[in-house]
Amino acid sequence: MKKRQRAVLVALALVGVAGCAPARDVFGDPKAGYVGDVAARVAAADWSSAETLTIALSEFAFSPDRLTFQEGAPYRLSIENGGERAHSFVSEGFFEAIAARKLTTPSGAVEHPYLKSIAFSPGEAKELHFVAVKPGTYELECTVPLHATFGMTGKIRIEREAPATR
Ligand SMILES: [Cu+2]
Repeated sequence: MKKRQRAVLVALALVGVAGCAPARDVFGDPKAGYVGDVAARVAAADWSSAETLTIALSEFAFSPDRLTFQEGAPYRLSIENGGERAHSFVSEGFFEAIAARKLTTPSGAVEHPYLKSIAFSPGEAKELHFVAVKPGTYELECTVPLHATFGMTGKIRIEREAPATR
C-alpha cells in the first residue's frame, strides 16, 4: 500500500467508525462448533492455579500480538482497550477451542459465554476466564473496519499438553 493511500485509509478508520453506536459483545449458538461439556470442564479446573495474562488494544495493534496457552490449563485473560477508539477482540478459532467460565465486563459477568466477538469502548477492560481445550494456532483480529488492515491482528496458540515425565 502506498503511503498516501494508507494515510487516507487511516483517516477513514479514525473518523468513519467513531460515530457508530457502541459495539456489543456477540454470542454464538452453543451447538455450533464450540467445546462441549463446558460446565464440567470449568468445574474440573484448579482455578487457584490459574495464570493471569493481559493483552492491550490500541491504534492499531494487540500488545502482545502473540498469546500462548497450555492445553488443559485455566487462565484469566485481561483484555484492555488503552486506545482512543472502539476495538474488538475476535478469534473464532480460539473461541471454539476454549471452555469459557465467564466474561466479566463493567456491566456485569456473563457465565459460560459462547463468544463470537468481544467489543471494547475506549478505555474499557474485560476479563475472560477460560480453560484452554483444543491445541492449535488461531488468528486474532479486530473486526472494526480497516483495523486489521493496519496491523491489528495477532495469533493465539494452544500448546498440546506435554506427556507426563517421571
Ligand atoms: Cu481495532
